[in-house]
Amino acid sequence: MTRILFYLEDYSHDIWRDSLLKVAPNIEFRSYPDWGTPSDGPAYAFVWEPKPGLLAKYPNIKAVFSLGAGVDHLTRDPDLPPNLPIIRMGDDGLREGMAEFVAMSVLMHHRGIPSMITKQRNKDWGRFFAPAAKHVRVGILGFGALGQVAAKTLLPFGYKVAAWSRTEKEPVEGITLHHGADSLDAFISDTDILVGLLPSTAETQGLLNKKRLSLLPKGASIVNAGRGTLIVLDDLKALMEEGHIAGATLDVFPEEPLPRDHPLWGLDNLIITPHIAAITRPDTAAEYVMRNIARIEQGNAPENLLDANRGY
Ligand code: NDP
Ligand code: OXD
Repeated sequence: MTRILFYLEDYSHDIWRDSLLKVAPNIEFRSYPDWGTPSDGPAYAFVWEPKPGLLAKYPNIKAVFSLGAGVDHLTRDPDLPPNLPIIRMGDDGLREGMAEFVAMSVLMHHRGIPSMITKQRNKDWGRFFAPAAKHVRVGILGFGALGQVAAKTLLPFGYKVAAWSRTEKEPVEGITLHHGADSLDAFISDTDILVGLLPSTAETQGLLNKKRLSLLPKGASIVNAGRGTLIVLDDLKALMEEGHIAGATLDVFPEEPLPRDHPLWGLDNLIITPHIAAITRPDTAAEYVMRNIARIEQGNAPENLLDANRGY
């Protein structure tokens, strides 16, 4: 019998149990802390932000399913068993949610909504006439599962869409593709609305520092829904205060929740969302997990297996 060890703090596990049992009625669902003992036999873990050291205590775990596409919540555990396979979430719910969030955010920055929210507080009627979408360059950092769907969602509005990835991609109609560290500065210089959809890795941490953010044309905006480690927040704040960067939407932060005394809370033209850009949906995720357990049991590689060398 397939045994799933589930871990998620602060939220009910019932919907997860029900969704998994709906797809696979014969599994044994064990909700933390009722994980039993390693001698109970082989199990799969399905977790979000497990306590450091927890997974190492269960050598019976064959593979770990991350409740999210990001795996930094697992890899930062110093006791994570080195050869434990980790499978990143890749359900349709995440892609749909991120497409909505990016479309909403790009439209808001294009139409100057963050600055209107600031003006509204001051009862300021100052009008802003946005350029046509076909004159707005949207640059997406990351052209993986989420970057691709976000880019395609923006095309019908008429935006000039470009994307940047680590490796070269097959051409996609309507999207200008760039890759590699050497092309990053030119990519940023040609972008009016920069969207971060990168994982947190040694290469991406602090990538958007003062030097790179200053390459954006004056009046540009930033949306970050990948990981908060991408942006040096003090640099972003300084460039927004001096008016070089017109606005930003940040869904992710190096420390979450963003501390209550963090100066970003009071910054004009900044929209803060509490890491909700795309949420894994129990129904689609349950199908994804069970499909991939079947693949593993048949001796096949699961989808979205973490490549520890790349870090994503
Ligand atoms: P993917 O692995 O499918 O895509 C990652 C993309 O980033 C790829 O295009 C990859 O390039 C690119 N990339 C990684 N490292 C570099 C680098 N050094 N230089 C240039 N490009 C790089 O991941 P997803 O699209 O599924 O998810 C992206 C991230 O979004 C997740 O890791 C997670 O952190 C975050 N996320 C945030 C959510 C939220 O609610 N805010 C929800 C879900 C995910 P290449 O294609 O060449 O490999
Ligand atoms: C994820 C997230 O990684 O929600 O899926 O951040």
